[in-house]
Amino acid sequence: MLSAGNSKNRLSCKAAIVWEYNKPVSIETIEVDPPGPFEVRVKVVAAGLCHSDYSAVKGYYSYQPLPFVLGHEGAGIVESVGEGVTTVKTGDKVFAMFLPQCQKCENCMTRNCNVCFDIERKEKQVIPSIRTLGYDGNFKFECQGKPLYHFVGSSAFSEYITIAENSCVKVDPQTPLESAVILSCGFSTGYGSSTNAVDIQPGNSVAVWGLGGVGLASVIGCKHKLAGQIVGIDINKDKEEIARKMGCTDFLCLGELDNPVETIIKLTNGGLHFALVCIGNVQAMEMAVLSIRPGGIVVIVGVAPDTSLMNVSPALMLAGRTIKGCLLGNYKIHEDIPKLVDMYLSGRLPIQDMITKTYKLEEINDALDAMKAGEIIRSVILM
Ligand code: COD
Ligand code: ZN
Repeated sequence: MLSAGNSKNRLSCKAAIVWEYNKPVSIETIEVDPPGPFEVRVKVVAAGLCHSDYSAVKGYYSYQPLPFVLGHEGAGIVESVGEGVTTVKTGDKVFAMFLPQCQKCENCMTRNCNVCFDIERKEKQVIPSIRTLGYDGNFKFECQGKPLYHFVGSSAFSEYITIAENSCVKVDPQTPLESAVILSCGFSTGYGSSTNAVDIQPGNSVAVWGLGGVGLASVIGCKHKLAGQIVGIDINKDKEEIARKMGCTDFLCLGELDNPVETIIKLTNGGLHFALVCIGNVQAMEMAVLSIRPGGIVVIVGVAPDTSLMNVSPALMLAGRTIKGCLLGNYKIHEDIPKLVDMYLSGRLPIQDMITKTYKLEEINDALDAMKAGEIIRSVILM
């Protein structure tokens, strides 16, 4: 039986709620439960807006029940901890991550894959490790007497959130959360796709489809790996300037090409070594498969709507081509995310250049519109 939780020690605060798909997000007062065993309540300081939030509002993720509190790229300060919590304490700076790491299951114990089985077994969903309830299986948020689901175990567009300890990562106390917050999803998702999920060698040719916050972070990773050719591909020709600034050696605007696959194959003298698809579009994924050379690798980063299928000839795989995917750049949150924060603190990641605009929580619908219009790389909601 799901309960709306413990009324003692609840906190009232503002949050962004999705009551119905395809409608404006609603800012309302909610009640946030105190943390139960192995849970943490976090005072959110900053929350980044990601394309996945837009997809969730549109109803593209069939595993996400209504109503829910939006947001999944969050940074804040621990307000209180539940029984059994050992890795964080009140006052710690933390990131709220959409992907947990239980550190006990087979995947958590190996380097191969970062998708934790803890949640996959509990909630049979298309994308594993996506939590829609508290760690104990109960609701943690309530509005007007109605319980609200989490969005991917985070729900960062709320002034307070109660989340699982295993998806809460402690970061350096010096971390400026207002900018570093994009390391809790978008930047790491992109940067890890090119630096951690695959082994790009100096001189290799790489293309990145979709030059949003995630794709541009992937481009930065390609540059750090000394890729020879970095081809940025987008449907928006205005992305060329930022693409080149971040490290693209070439830029292709899809609407301007009769045969993009042929163009890429010619440009790269026989096809790409790596194709990184940072948009949830099946045509882009199919194009990527056709654009790699024998031995080349396609990395799927974007999530296409649940019902979509890819149309790919298996014959292409016979010549050693690989299609793989990764969530959160294949990073293990507890080991790897603090290291990325350290890289940022030592000036090695240009996070600041990625944040185009900040908004208040009340302006969340404006932020979603600006993202859809391609006006921003990344926006951050400051609480
Ligand atoms: N081909 C090429 N470019 C395209 C296409 C297309 N068919 N359609 C849109 N674009 C471009 C847009 O013009 C824009 O420049 C860019 O793609 C998208 O940018 P944003 O800022 O809207 O998107 P991001 O970068 O925030 O998110 C991209 C994701 C792929 C991460 C997102 O779509 C997604 O699928 N997320 C789920 C996967 C995941 O790992 N989730 C957790 C992290 S979000
Ligand atoms: Zn995201």
